[in-house]
Amino acid sequence: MTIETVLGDITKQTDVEAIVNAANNSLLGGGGVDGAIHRAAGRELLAECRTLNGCETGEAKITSAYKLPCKYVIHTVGPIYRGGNSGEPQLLANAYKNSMKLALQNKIRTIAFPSISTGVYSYPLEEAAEIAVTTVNDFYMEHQNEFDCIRFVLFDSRTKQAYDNVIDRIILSS
Ligand code: AR6
Repeated sequence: MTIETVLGDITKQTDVEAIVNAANNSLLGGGGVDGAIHRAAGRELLAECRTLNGCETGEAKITSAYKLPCKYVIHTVGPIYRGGNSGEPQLLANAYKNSMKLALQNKIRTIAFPSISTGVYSYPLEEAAEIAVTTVNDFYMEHQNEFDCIRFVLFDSRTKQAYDNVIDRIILSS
């Protein structure tokens, strides 16, 4: 088992069962990674998303992946950063935790996450990376036999560096 980081496009991951989408409350698509996932999956993904009645911030819902190379898309909604005193850290942690829970319930052993909330939603990168890595690692520690690979797929080198720094500090030193 590894928690790993790669620089790249999450829609191009060919060896994971599920990818996580950083969606919005409507689940009806948008820009950023959400737009890329909907474009790559095709219109059937939007049709399935229309049946889900949206998603609360911090919650997660699962669909098929259609034309994507993986099997499932787990849609979660991170918080919009409004200064940090509006429950953002807990909501961001919930987005990761509830995505992991859905993976577990669906017997998904390999999952790829983007950097939730650090794009359009403006969450400060270093703080978001800390929450992402610690939340995913804590969940993994409680369910070690049920996962084979948890991957963060990061779109630019600054983001990858921030996640690598936390992994080096928290996981490798423990
Ligand atoms: N693969 C991996 N990461 C990506 C990709 C990709 N193909 N494309 C962008 N990223 P964002 P958010 C990175 O804005 O902040 C949407 O409109 C991006 O560089 O996609 O949670 C939704 O509909 C950044 O590091 O998500 C919501 O309205 C990270 O993914 C809103 O944006 C997250 O950026 C959600 O905002």
